[in-house]
Amino acid sequence: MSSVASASTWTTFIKSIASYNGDLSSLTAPPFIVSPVSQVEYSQYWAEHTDLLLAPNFITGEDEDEVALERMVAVVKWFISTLRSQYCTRNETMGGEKKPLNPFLGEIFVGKWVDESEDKRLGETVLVSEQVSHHPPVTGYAVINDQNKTLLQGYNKVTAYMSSTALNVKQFGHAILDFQKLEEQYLITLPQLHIEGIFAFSPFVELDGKSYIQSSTGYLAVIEYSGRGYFSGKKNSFKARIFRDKASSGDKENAICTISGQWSGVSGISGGPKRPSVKGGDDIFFDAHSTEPQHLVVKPIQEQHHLESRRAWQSVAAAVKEGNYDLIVQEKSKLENEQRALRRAEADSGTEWDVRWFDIVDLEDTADLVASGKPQDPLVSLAQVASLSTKNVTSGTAKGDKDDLKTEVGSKHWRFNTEKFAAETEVKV
Ligand code: CLR
Repeated sequence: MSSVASASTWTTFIKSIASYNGDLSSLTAPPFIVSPVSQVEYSQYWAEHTDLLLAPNFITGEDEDEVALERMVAVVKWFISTLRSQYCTRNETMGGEKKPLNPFLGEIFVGKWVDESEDKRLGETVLVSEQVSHHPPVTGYAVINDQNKTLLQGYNKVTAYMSSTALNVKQFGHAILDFQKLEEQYLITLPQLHIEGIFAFSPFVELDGKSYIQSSTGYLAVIEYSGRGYFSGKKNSFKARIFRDKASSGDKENAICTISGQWSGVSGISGGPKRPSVKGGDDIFFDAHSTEPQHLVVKPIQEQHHLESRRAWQSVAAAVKEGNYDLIVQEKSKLENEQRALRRAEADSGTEWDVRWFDIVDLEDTADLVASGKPQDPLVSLAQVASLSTKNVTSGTAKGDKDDLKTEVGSKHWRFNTEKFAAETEVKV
């Protein structure tokens, strides 16, 4: 495509986002920013460092409080390690941020990470991702490690609006990391982000605002994000402070340790755990470039179920890779028409699509919670200690915030159903 032609489609695209608020999936993007990958695949970015995800399981010691702090530091390290995967992958593999394919209802993506450790203490880690809603788009996911009885689960939804300089994206949902052997849980809220560089034809993600990690041991991590020219003048900057509890987090001086640097590069730690083995030598906390992500192993397309993402999108993805715009449109409409026909048939027969591995749970409804077998949903207890909203609002919203006080917003959240997954017979990981 000539640069004049691409500039004009790009301008049309920017105008279409400028005049729009809300559901990103309805945007028609010019072909050169369409990715051949469905957003249902993005759940894999949570576990491209399985060793770090599972690390807290191997932290033991005499001093309970010290161990709890060391584990919190380990969870923060894992969380920071996910950010390069989550927010830089498209730039690193496709030359810029892209618009993912909009998953259809019931689309699934599964795979596994093999244990690459010498002592085989990690075991196999499985990823399960499912599009649980199409309007608005919501993705549920679970990362399961049976050998270490560790389960990460969560769901994600985004809304966006265009400002004069960037596309601002809010994330809804949260993740819950459950170390069942340790009986320790962590509530993880999702950072807000914006897409910069749109007017320069080279979109990329920058994180902003704050996110939180609340441990059931009381420790709270507050992570602040900033871009070029804020704390350090560098892109992808963050500062994470770990506090003994929510009460002490009111004063930054109370931080037990502070981790700062670039989430896509190097960060350092000051203060914190005494054991050097836990802290890491030379005060380097994490180096995203010296620890390459471990990629998920996905079955070949011929062996996949018809609802599996890469199989379902196969011809669209081929058209995207070819850069054939007409073919992209044609192949996409085929899939969308099939979906419309399915929805019509459901409406006619008065049935609804059966979500495969997830349930929607109303945290305001105790009967619903008891029925789901989880009268104490971790969000309720951990959001309570962290003083965060349990409503379906922007991730990390404080309790008592104006959004939290909106009565029309419910407290319905998606939860992974282990039994449903155990009973799965058609889809093989
Ligand atoms: C999805 C959930 C993942 C983290 C994540 C990373 C990048 C985000 C993506 C989420 C949602 C969709 C997103 C994307 C970056 C760009 C893309 C906001 C939150 C939008 C739809 C693309 C707009 C088009 C631009 C290229 C201008 O865990």
